[in-house]
Amino acid sequence: MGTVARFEIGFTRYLSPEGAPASELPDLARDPAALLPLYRAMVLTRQFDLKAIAMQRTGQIGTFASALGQEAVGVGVATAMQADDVLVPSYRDHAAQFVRGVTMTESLLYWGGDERGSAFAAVPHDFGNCVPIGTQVGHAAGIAYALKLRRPGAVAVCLIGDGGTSNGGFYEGMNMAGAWQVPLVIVINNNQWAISMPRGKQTAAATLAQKAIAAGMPGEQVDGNDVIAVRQRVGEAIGHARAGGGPALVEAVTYRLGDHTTADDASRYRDEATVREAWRHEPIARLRSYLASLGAWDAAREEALVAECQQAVGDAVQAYLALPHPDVSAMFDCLYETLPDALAAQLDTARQYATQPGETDHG
Ligand SMILES: Cc1ncc(C[n+]2csc(CCOP(=O)(O)OP(=O)(O)O)c2C)c(N)n1
Ligand SMILES: [Mg+2]
Repeated sequence: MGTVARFEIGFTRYLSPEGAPASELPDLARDPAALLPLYRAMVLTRQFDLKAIAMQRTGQIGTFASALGQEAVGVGVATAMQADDVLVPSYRDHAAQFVRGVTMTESLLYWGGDERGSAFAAVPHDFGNCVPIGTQVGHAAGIAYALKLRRPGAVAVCLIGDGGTSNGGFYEGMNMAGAWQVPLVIVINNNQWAISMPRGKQTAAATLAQKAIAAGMPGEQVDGNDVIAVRQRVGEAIGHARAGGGPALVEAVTYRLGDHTTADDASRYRDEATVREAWRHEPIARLRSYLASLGAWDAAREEALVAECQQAVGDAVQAYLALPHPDVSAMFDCLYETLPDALAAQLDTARQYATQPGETDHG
């Protein structure tokens, strides 16, 4: 039998888990001034996560999907984008959203069930959190097609989980992007879990990156706990797409250190030793060690940064808690031009039980 196609999947890591150079470093890695904003963005996300979980536990938001351990994926991706690019996120992508300019108050509103949390003042062209697994890839392919026609030079960037790549929407969207050669970069956040389903049971494919090959686009893996690798390789893919080179896929390999959401208890389906081992690879300590080795970080700066981030999170929480409730009709507003009778009846019922406009009890 002859061979009609061959492919290889590359893997990029610049920093070892201990924060030491693991391969020849790109310019970005030699410039502490360029790395510090990435570090800050990861620390801010972790502080936000801690607070958001506490708020869910005390009834101040409805549910929450933490990005604990995956901060480098969102920060690496979003810092590789330009302002007029379009982010098409999943529901665990606040690390990327905060870099884009989504506020922590908006994120809390979203998780508090308030539609205003999806109207991003600073980036109205970015899409809201996508909860149906995989549908965002088709949206992103269409958005990228529109950008190609109307706003050449802009790129759509779509985030999806490992589990999402088992869904039909992922394959369909990716296929369209390949066929149309649109400026789309798909980043798989492979955190090893789809709720309680481990990566090994989701697919027999050796990598998730190789799924790109069937759609006619390049696919590669990066160490998703190495923010420099994510930023660098996603940046390359975005630059290529921006120049008219077509779509690409990057699989960022990381680990979900937290529960799936606040409605989950991961200790019921995974063992502590694996999670302990995964903590050795987490992205924040890795970059911190590297920055310290450059003489660009120390305990005093760490303490000051954490305090500054806690203050920013606290301010966002206060702004969230102080915001008067919208009218109860808000949850029906974005569905139909004219409400069908059945929903109009639901709205009437909802009005009977609603807190009044202007009340601020988030409890
Ligand atoms: C179409 C669809 N099917 C099922 C679900 C229920 N569901 C919510 S999260 C999830 C797992 C997703 O895992 P992954 O894509 O790896 O993302 P992660 O939660 O790990 O970020 C599933 C199956 C859903 N939201 N949408
Ligand atoms: Mg996952």
